Order: sequence, then C-alpha cells, then structure tokens
Amino acid sequence: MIEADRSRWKIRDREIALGERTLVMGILNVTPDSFSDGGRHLDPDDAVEQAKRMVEDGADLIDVGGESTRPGSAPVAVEEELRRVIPVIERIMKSGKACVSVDTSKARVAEEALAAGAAIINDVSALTADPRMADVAARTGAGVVLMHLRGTPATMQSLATYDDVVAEVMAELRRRGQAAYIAGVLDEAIVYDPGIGFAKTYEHNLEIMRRLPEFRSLGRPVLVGPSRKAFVGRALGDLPVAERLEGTAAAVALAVAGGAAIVRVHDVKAMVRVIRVADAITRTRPR
Ligand code: HH2
Repeated sequence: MIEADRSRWKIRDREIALGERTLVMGILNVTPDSFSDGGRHLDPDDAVEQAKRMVEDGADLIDVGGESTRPGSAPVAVEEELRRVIPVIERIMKSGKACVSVDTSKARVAEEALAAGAAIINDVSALTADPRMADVAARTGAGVVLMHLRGTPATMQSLATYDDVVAEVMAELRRRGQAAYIAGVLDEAIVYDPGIGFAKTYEHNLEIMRRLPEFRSLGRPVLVGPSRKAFVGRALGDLPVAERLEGTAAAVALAVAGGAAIVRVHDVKAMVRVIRVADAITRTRPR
C-alpha cells in the first residue's frame, strides 16, 4: 500500500492539490460508439444533465470526449468532433463550476474546448497524434494528461509486445514528458497515465495495476482509467460491459492503494464511495 505523492497540478489559472484524497474524473462520452456509454449522451441536454449529476455525485473533473478510442474504433473528422463536444462544454461551464477536461488528440478540438472553458487536455496519444498539440498545451497553460499508447486505436493491439511492460511504458511516458517539456509545457501541468487497455494484453493490464506504485518514479502524479474495461470483464469470465461495476470497484480500490492521484470512471456515485473508503484506509496518517 502506498500513498499518492502530494503535489500540485497546474491547470491554467488554477492549482489543484493532488494526493490528499483521490480525485475522481467522471467520463462523459458524447459519441455514438464508445465502448460502454456510446449513444447515451448524444443530445447536449442529456449530456449536460449527466455532467451535473456526476458533479453532485462527487466528481472533481468531467472528461468530455467526442471520439471513441476503443480498439478498432473509426477516426472522427475534426468538424464532427467539434460539433459533438463544444456545445456540451459551453453549457457545462454555464451551468456551474465544474472543472472540464477534453479527451481529444486533435489540437483544434483542444483549442476550442479551452476557449469554451475547459482546463485540461486529456490526450491518449500523449501529444503525438497532432504536431500542434504540444504548442496548444504550452501556450494555454492547460493541465495535460499524457497517456501511454502505441500506434493508434486501429493498430494498438498488434503492438502489445513488451519484455517488461511497466519499465517500457514508464520509459515511453518519460520520453513523452520530456518532449512536452521541451515544447514549453510546465512539468507541474503534467499528469501521467499508463493507458489501461491501450496496446496492452489482459496480462499487461493486470501487471500494470499490480505494479502501479512503480509509476511514482516518473515524478508526477498518476491517473488510471480501469473503468468497465475488458480486463475487468475477462477476470470475471468475460462479463459484458453492463456487469463490470463490482470488478471496476476492485480495480479502483487497488488503484488508490497503488498510489493513483486521479481515477477516471463512468459510475461516479458508486466509485466515489469506493474511493472514500479506500482513501480512509490508505491516506489517513497515524497520529
Ligand atoms: N480510456 C479511454 C478513453 N480515454 N483517457 C485516459 N487518460 N485514460 C484512459 O484510460 C482512457 C482515456 C477509453 O474509455 P472510454 O472513454 O470509456 O471509451 P471510448 O474510448 O470507447 O470512448
């Protein structure tokens, strides 16, 4: 059991304390094809309601995504991604004080999302898919989630070969962090994510979850996204997405015990409860 590093996350004009308690990033996919909530929030009214519900249920961040990244998913044109996410972010910002991240690998989508009030770029390609993305991150001072991925959602599963998955994922993330730093992104703006399910086999995902404490040697806080993913279903004898709540809870609790600073989840109300208990056990210091 390991405590998350206490640290500050610089996101535009704000700083968020990390490590005192685990932060919850609620997932809001405004896509027709996301692997678990695709098609559920296509109407902006529904999406904004869902965002409000997640904030009421204890989400610290709302992660708005307009392009599915599940294995084999089809890429989305920039205009379509903008059409999906921008009105939703604008309305979330008007409706309250939620802190929004945009789940995108496209610089133009990130730019417009930040102009609409988002504060964080959550880029599953770790700023590699779009040559302008690092510049957008540096110029705006946005918080940045650098997630590990190899290839693209179309090719990633064929690239899941590692001698030591944790050492190689960390080395690749470290290089991405250095590239971001050279492009002008502040170190304090960066959070790392091992990319559960992205260019990883079932065994790789389990090993990363088991060895999560090693990721603290990256020197910045870690975000983990195990929610409803295939490895959870597989550990339970191939349970479908709709039946992965308890398995997700196990992964989330162990992520907290493994020192994650932020957990990205679909089922905010249930996972906030899981996290509060896990936090009480792991983050309370003896007097
Ligand atoms: N997982 C997904 C998407 N974005 N971002 C980060 N930082 N970490 C993750 O693990 C992660 C992510 C995939 O999950 P989901 O958004 O539910 O599905 P889809 O990509 O099909 O929209």
